[in-house]
Amino acid sequence: MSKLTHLPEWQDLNLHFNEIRDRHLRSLFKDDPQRGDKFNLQVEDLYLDYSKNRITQQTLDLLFELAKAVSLPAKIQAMFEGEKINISENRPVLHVALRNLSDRPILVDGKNIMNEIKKVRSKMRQFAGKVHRGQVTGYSGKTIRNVVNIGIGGSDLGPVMAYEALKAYSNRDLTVRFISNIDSTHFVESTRDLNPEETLFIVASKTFTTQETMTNAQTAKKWIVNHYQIQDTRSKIHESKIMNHESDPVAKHFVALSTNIEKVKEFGIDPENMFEFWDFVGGRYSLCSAIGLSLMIAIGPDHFDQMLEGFCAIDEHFRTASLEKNLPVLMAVIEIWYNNFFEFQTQAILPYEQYLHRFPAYLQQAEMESNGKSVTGAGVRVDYQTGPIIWGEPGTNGQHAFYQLLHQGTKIVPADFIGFIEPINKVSDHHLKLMANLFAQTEALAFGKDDEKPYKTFLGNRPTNTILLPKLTPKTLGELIALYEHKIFVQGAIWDIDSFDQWGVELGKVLALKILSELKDAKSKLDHDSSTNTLIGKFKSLK
Ligand code: G6Q
Repeated sequence: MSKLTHLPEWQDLNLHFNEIRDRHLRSLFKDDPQRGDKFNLQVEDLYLDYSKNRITQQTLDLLFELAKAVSLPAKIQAMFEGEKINISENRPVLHVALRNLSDRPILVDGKNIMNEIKKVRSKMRQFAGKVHRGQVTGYSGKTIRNVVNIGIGGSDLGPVMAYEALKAYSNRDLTVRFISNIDSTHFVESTRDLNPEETLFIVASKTFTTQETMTNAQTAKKWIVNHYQIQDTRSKIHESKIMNHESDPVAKHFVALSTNIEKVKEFGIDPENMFEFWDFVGGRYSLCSAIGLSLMIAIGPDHFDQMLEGFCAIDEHFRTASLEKNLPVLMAVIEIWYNNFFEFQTQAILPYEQYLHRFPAYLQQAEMESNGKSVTGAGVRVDYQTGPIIWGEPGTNGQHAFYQLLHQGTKIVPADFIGFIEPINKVSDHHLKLMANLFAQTEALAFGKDDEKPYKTFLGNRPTNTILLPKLTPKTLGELIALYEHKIFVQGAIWDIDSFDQWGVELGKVLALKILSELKDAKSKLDHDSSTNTLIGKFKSLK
């Protein structure tokens, strides 16, 4: 048994759970008709209505007691002060430094890292600004109009999600694409209609060793170099240039975002064209680092800065607000209530904003890679639930698909509904209809509907949060992401797990390398289990 479930605060929550587990939201609202006016919190642009949760004030009080018992305030401070809270990798966790717009120094090994961060940001601003304005040319002198980010996981999901979210703020003369999958289809489909002479590849990889990214980057290099070789053979002009490193097309068509300067050089990218970040920035928390370059190019440096302001505002709130008035803490403890006491398994993220269509996938990585752990920081196996399964789709599409299960299935899925007061595209009454659907769904989920026919009965008592924001802008997007990042932090802190490592992805990588060499060698001897051996054998005999 590990410590958490032995805490008296945990036991109190257990007792309380037994008392209120069957309370219906109908009765909670009947007993306190003003509940909707009370159980809400406005922080910066984020308004959270948490009244449709299966909680009372006492539940919250007990959850905050638990947060105090695990020294949450000290843990928050430790992150902001650069302590090595990523235990298994012995690193500080300082994505908050990337958007620290105050004069507050942040020290790592006695050095103020803010200077380096500002230096890279200003290099990014300069370069991204030029590409954004169409002032950068490729090897043949043609203007760069296509920007292709090659990266995966944390080096992809953040930039894609934010680019999609902020498309309305982007320079529409640029074509921005993201290649992540090692499946060649992703490369081929993303480049088939692009002119190599107008294309800039951004190779985004913290380690610069990731198999998918390096394979795609090598393919991109061939795509560029082959194009110029064919051109040169045809025109007989640059003949000597191609092999000459100084005027290598790679230098004009590739930049790198990485922590690994040696590997970047080895690939053939001039360190001048590398935008650095650091080990204290985890992949899935790296959007505000150099990894955001493709986004910055698309939306321009000023919009990028506005996004950082949004992040910074919520960071400051998280760092300084009391637990009871702290939005990420509040959302985290409510989710812990469901995850650990009701033992609900999943959590849905339902943005009523088409531009946020990749937001659930982004949070899926952020939460599941961070909190999908089962040992504590001290290496003890936990005897309680940790991170839930995160999933979702934008509304209203989901309503015509999986909401059936949310309303009438046997599983209860707590859900976050995210909506905006003002739409980006004002077209007749679309937005009113969109928001009417959002409000209707949360009402129906909470209160259900009686009917004499069982199949028309909605039991209700399905909990939801509703997050309302004024409008989707770079700033509000920053606030929203920071809210979830810190919610994840709080949960990891309470569960006493390392939210900042990701050893779970390692084993598959190692095995894939071994199998790759077996696939390439016709005579390889297979020493896997009988299922894997047969599958590999079948593939080899049929391909
Ligand atoms: C994120 C993870 C993981 C990582 C990718 C790409 O937190 O660490 O998703 O971002 O594996 O890694 P590289 O950036 O090193 O290529």
